[in-house]
Amino acid sequence: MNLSSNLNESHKGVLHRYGKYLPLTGDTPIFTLGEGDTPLVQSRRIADRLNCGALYFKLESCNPTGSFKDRGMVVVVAKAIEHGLDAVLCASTGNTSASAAAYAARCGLTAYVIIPGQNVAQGKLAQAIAYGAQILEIDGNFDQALSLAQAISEKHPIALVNSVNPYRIEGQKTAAFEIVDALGDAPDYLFIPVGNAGNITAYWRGFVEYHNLGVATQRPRMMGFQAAGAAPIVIGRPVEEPHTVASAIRIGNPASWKSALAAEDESGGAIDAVPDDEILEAYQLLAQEEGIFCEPASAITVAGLLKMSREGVDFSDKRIVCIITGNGLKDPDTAMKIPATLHKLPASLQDIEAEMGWA
Ligand code: AN7
Repeated sequence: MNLSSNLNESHKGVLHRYGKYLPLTGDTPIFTLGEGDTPLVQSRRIADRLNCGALYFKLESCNPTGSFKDRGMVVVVAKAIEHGLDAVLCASTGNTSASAAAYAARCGLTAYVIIPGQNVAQGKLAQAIAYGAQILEIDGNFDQALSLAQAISEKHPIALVNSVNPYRIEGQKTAAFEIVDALGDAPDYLFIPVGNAGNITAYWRGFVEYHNLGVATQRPRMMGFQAAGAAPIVIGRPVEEPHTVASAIRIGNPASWKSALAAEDESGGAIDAVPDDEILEAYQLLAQEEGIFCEPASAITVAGLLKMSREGVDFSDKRIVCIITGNGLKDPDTAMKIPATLHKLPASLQDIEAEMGWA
């Protein structure tokens, strides 16, 4: 199989585009499913509620499997192949499993995914099934699934592709590079959801690297948000039974806890919590005022931003980026709970016109 063959395609992917910043060797296969190079879209209406310099959304939901995980997955799978492994393993609240399953399928590897029973959004489970992953559903939560995955990977020749694997962080830092490349400098604030805390770690590394290289003149304040029912970093201790509508970040004992705190401290940022009702309000605002349909975990960034604005933080003259980590289609059940006006009508021109006010 020639893994490099799609280098001729217009979308070159993370390995090709950012290879010089990644731990690649001459033996690392270069391939892509089209990850990275995601849009940075300026807010049209939510910004008006804030009095800020400029607000942007980084649409990581536009990655090939619909979440930011693909940036790290392409690197970790390439390294697994380089190291001669033929299977990958992860624990997941859904997006990591979808991404692992896709990249494994692309490269002819087997993907084993351990998921917490009942708590993976439908669309994500559908992806793992469609890509042909071996799905191991446990009667337990994400934190238990991750411990089990770690134990298995220590005993058997299989690549653990959770963000405890440093290659994941390396790949995901490229999103910070893209933001600097697009804006011409780092923003003043970066708003990001925090679950297992790999992504906040990755963005911070990316911003620090670009700053050290002189590509950016500043580094953003890192503003991380957890759901109130799953906020171990905010309360300072693990949460035994985390709960939140944002199932992606239903995590009680984040693996990258320390590096998340380092990102918070070194950047002069904060890690805070917002309740589910504010997450869902932001989720609808993003869809209905900006045309951005994301999953609840991603909407937490806007919920956090609105909360800080209400609390009186002055964002005037500040450039803000919110990371939209995952696509709304992954979690149709949450969308279907939004009160909607569904007009049930006979298939008749007259009735439809009357309903539309053109009687
Ligand atoms: C949409 O897929 O942990 O803080 O197993 O899917 O790096 O964990 C997903 C996490 C934010 C949090 N937004 O990122 C998994 C998983 C979305 C996510 C996060 C996740 P981290």
